[in-house]
Amino acid sequence: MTKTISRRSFLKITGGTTAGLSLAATLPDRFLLWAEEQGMLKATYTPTFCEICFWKCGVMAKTINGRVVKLEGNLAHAGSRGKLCGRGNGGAGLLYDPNRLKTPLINVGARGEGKYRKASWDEALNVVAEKMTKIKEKYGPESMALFTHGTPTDHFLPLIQAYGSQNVGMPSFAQCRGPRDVGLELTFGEGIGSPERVDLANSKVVVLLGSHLGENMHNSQVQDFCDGIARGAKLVVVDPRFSVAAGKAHTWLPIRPATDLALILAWINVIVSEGLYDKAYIDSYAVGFNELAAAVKEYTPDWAAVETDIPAGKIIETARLMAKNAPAVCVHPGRHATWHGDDVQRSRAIGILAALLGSWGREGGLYLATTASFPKGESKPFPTPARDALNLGPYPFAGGEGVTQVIRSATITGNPYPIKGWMVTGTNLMKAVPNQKETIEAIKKLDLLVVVDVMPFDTAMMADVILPECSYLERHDALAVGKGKSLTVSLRQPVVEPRFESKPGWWIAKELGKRLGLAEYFPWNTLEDKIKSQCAAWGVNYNELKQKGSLTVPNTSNPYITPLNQPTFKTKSGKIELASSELKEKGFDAVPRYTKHPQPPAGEFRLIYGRSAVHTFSRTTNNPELNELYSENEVWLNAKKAAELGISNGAKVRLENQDGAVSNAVRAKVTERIREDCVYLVHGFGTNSKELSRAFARGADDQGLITRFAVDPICGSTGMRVNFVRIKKEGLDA
Ligand SMILES: Nc1nc2c(c(=O)[nH]1)N[C@H]1C(S)=C(S)[C@@H](COP(=O)(O)OP(=O)(O)OC[C@H]3O[C@@H](n4cnc5c(=O)[nH]c(N)nc54)[C@H](O)[C@@H]3O)O[C@H]1N2
Ligand SMILES: Nc1nc2c(c(=O)[nH]1)N[C@H]1C(S)=C(S)[C@@H](COP(=O)(O)OP(=O)(O)OC[C@H]3O[C@@H](n4cnc5c(=O)[nH]c(N)nc54)[C@H](O)[C@@H]3O)O[C@H]1N2
Ligand code: SF4
Ligand SMILES: [Mo]
Repeated sequence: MTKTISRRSFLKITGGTTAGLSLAATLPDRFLLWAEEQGMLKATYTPTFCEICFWKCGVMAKTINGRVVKLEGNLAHAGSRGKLCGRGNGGAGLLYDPNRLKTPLINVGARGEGKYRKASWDEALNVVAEKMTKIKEKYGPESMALFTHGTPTDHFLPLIQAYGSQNVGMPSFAQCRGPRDVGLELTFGEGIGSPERVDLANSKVVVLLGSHLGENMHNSQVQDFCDGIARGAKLVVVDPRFSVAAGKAHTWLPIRPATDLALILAWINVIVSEGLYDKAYIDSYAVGFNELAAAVKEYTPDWAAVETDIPAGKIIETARLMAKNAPAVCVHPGRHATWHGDDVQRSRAIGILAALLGSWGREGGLYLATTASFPKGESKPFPTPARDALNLGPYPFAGGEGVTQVIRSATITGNPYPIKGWMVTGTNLMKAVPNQKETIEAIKKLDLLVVVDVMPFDTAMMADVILPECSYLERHDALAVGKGKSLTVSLRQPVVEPRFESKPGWWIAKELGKRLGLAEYFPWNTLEDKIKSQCAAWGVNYNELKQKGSLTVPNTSNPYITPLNQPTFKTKSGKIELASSELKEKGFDAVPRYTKHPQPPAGEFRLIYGRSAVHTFSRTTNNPELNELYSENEVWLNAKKAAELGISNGAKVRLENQDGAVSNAVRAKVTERIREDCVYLVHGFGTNSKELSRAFARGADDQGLITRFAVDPICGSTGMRVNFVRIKKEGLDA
């Protein structure tokens, strides 16, 4: 039976409604809205874009009397199309969070003790600049590292590069997309970008491996997914947990965790051995077919059934379903791909499957990016560091975004040269990077830890100096350029003035630059001036952009392959590499080969984790509006296992991992919706920061239990689903 579901009901299920005012709206908001309804006050709308996650949706911010009363989606913006997800709707909760960082703070206790005194901007910036200058003089500029995520990167990356360091680590690479991007680059010569070029609205079959769309709430992607299902796409969901997406699936394959590569290789085996692949496509565009065919011979459905715990018949049936509907098949390459340490190869296997189905560059598969682009501007070149950057580690295919834990290790060992200063902007390293003990150990070795943040989260509370950035609703940021089927440009501009003494990131970077003798790298007065000149150079009408928030350059290229629109592949061979020449050259398997990962011993469970539709990592856990919707995570535990352990639904438990790390007490969610061999937590909860009145110690911190991680030898990313936990009962049910 074909199940269909409307977009509206889907968004409702996922908590991603565009419902107007949240429950947490304050009395003044209600009064202002009432007064507006009565015609006593007038509302204004300011377009900008969201920073609650990195989909960067266009927002229309409604203000009355200088107060933001509602955030709506901007119809002109491709990522939101007039709708925001639940998190984006709750963005004003960040703006008005009473726990926000209000002034610069200087540590007066031991590092990590959390004792601060207020400081003026001038004093705080001078302290940071003096310490950075000392580090440069004593150890060289490469001894200062930047960890960064999100729009602050646009300001602080040029600052650190101008200062003379290339040591940059972004969790968006080594803890997130890294292996996916590298795997696809090795196969097709390019990745699928962000927003991902998945043509879900037009797919006949959608296959999700992990990717828990609906809980992973990337706005227009979920809209496309809903449209695809509403139009009758068949959905196959591979997940050890009955996710929200699994609830809409035609086939749910509750896979044994850490065995996805076996399933994908078996799918490839069926498609190759039954001759179901797109021969014309493979002949035209791919190399290495014979090598692939020989290598996957051993990966039969019967073999994979033992590994994956999915019946061979189901593997064959789903492989044929994909082949029958090809090329309009989207096997989603995922986004958070750092699972078990062989993640580049898993991503490559997904790419190879997509190639066999002929779905790269085809309607309903993975579409081609627009060829339109804006001209690159000229800027003053950065100095060349005297010593090689460490941030890519020994990994031959690590990306320019850097491998966070490599910088951390160098900080601990002092090898091959000391790292003495960390600047941290827009990332909560304690929650984002595995093995917190190592992060703390590294921080202890520093001469300077400076954190630029909006909220006093865990990492900020360890800083020597905290610099309070204003929220995204109070500032300009760099123009956001999107490359999907069309080229788009969006503006972030202040909706209201910065609250307290907080300042925009661009101002903080420029002021630090001035104090470090780097003023010439910031040759403009305000970021708005810079944006205006950029718009002029790009042929974008700034006034129109300011008024509409987002502009789309008329599309000149076709997102699909046609006889006249042939794809190019920037691989070594200029073709899709089913067997990778570059991997072979570096001593890795040219065709992905299955390696068995350890499974939890009796009495233990694999710890897996994911998203809540109404939270983003740790950053929203204290947001009054979102905290009200979901204030702490629960641990999902299989009902049969719970009965064996005598744990009832809602009972408080603690998780203890193989290294003796113990979680906060957390409620058990006893459910049939998860396999017996794993337990599941929503990521980001259980902060240690006492400054966060709503989030402090609420729920369990998955990262605290991820003391072990498996590094991918190809790109250096950290597989984090390799920890096993025991469940311990906590006192009486609360
Ligand atoms: N609401 C919300 N949405 C977000 C974010 C957010 O913080 N909040 N963050 C965004 C970001 S940056 C990212 S990277 C993405 C991440 O979101 P995804 O890319 O979708 O993350 P995954 O790790 O693929 O998915 C987690 C799912 O994997 C399942 N899983 C665990 N182990 C296995 C396994 O061995 N095999 C299989 N097949 N499944 C397994 C879990 O049960 C869970 O359902 O979400 C994005 N969207
Ligand atoms: N265990 C585990 N680890 C993970 C993941 C997981 O699911 N489980 N997910 C991984 C993934 S996919 C990713 S992308 C990373 C995400 O890693 P991070 O981006 O580090 O995620 P957050 O924990 O939300 O920390 C964000 C920090 O930035 C601050 N912040 C928010 N907005 C602003 C702003 O406008 N300006 C400034 N200056 N600061 C701001 C927040 O207050 C918070 O301190 O984590 C990765 N690590
Ligand atoms: S998906 Fe949601 S949180 Fe992310 S940018 Fe869009 S509205 Fe904001
Ligand atoms: Mo991510």
